[in-house]
Amino acid sequence: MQDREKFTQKAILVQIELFSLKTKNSSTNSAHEFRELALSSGATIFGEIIGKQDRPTAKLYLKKGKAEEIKQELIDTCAELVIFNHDLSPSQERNLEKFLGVRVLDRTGLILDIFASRASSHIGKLQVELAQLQHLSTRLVRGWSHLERQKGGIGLRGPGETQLETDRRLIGQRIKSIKKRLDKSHNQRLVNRYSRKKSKNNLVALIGYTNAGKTTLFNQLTGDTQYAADKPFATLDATTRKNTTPGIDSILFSDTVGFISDLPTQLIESFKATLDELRSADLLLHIVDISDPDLKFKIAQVDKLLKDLKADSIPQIRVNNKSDLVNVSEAKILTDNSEIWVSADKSTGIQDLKEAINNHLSEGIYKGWVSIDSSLGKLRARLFALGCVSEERVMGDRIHLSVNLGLKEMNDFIKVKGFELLTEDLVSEAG
Ligand SMILES: Nc1nc2c(ncn2[C@@H]2O[C@H](COP(=O)(O)OP(=O)(O)OP(=O)(O)O)[C@@H](O)[C@H]2O)c(=O)[nH]1
Ligand SMILES: [Mg+2]
Repeated sequence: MQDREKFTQKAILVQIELFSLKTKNSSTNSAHEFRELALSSGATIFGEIIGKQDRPTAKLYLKKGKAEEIKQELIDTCAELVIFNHDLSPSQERNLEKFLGVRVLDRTGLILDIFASRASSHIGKLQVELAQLQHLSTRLVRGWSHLERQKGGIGLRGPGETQLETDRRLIGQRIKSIKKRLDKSHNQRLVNRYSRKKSKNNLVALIGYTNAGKTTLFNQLTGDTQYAADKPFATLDATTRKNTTPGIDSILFSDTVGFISDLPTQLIESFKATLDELRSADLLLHIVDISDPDLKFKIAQVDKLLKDLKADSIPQIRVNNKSDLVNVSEAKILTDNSEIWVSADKSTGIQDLKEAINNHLSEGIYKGWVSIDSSLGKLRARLFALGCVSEERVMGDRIHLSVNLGLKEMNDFIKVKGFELLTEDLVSEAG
């Protein structure tokens, strides 16, 4: 950490709005999130360049005029690093560095850097190193020679090429050895999971966008004292603890790393072992910061990631956290009744949450097909909002849904006219 502070870098941030990518679901506040990420990495912000463009250009990502503007800003501020809130291709990154004469970091590089500074466990560090090496290996094309030449390194080319080959070989070896080590720890986790299943302990995983309050709530539920803080990615290592409610000792809670939009794929890959844990959970608590103006966007991002991780059919309880920051009765009108409201910070609503978890786990879960009348659009939307639908088939005027639904919720739905349970056979017959 101390080293990191020594290396505080004067940075210019660049964010380009792309018309071609604009959707109604896009984030309203991504500039703020980007700034937080940059500050978290230890950068000092010396300037911010924003722009609008139809689509990225192949060579520099930006139009030439914008690139000139950044160059001027670099001269005016003496900044030494440019950070983009976008993913750049290796060649765009190289071209930009050549054009600007300073280091350029893209969004993936930035997030990887923060992860690297936060990782504390041995496995966590290996996972981040693996992701970084994989990111780097695509970018190792004559490395830094263009910058070094500017600094006056004459005749770098020959040895530079040889160095490049050595670097590639070493990186390849290191990647292999880390993967081997991670596979070992993965096997250990499989054994742990097996013994948990055998002892019939339920695993409840807290998931959600970074900074939603997962760790604060985890500490409330387990009496633990994990580090929680108002910054992105305070938690990197998954922690699992028993709950503190007397009489119920069969529930384990797992705190997980926070999600973010456009989480680098290398990170998802390397954190597979940690995220596997999530996939084996019996119940997910999707923690949401209800005071966040970007709430909808972030919920959608988390749902998308769960889908990518094939964890979207695990039953979910939506937990609206930070309820102390909003007018709950007003906010409740807009949301589903099945959501739970808590303030992890002020310790309110925790009992309701514990009851909901308990009901969910003790009453069991219905796994199978249901059929609803196609006029029941609202009910269909509610099922989707619960995150329990894994497949949908339209059969004439009926909609068939494959669900993973708590029996408690099921008892409510079954009272609705037009809602029926189906068996697998009926569905294939109808299809
Ligand atoms: N006002 C208020 N603040 C809260 C509440 N819960 C958490 N916070 C604050 O929100 C910030 C983030 O909390 P964390 O528990 O670290 O969030 P997290 O989801 O674990 O974040 P990462 O581990 O970084 O993904 C901290 O500053 C907490 O004090 C709450 O109910 N009300
Ligand atoms: Mg946390």
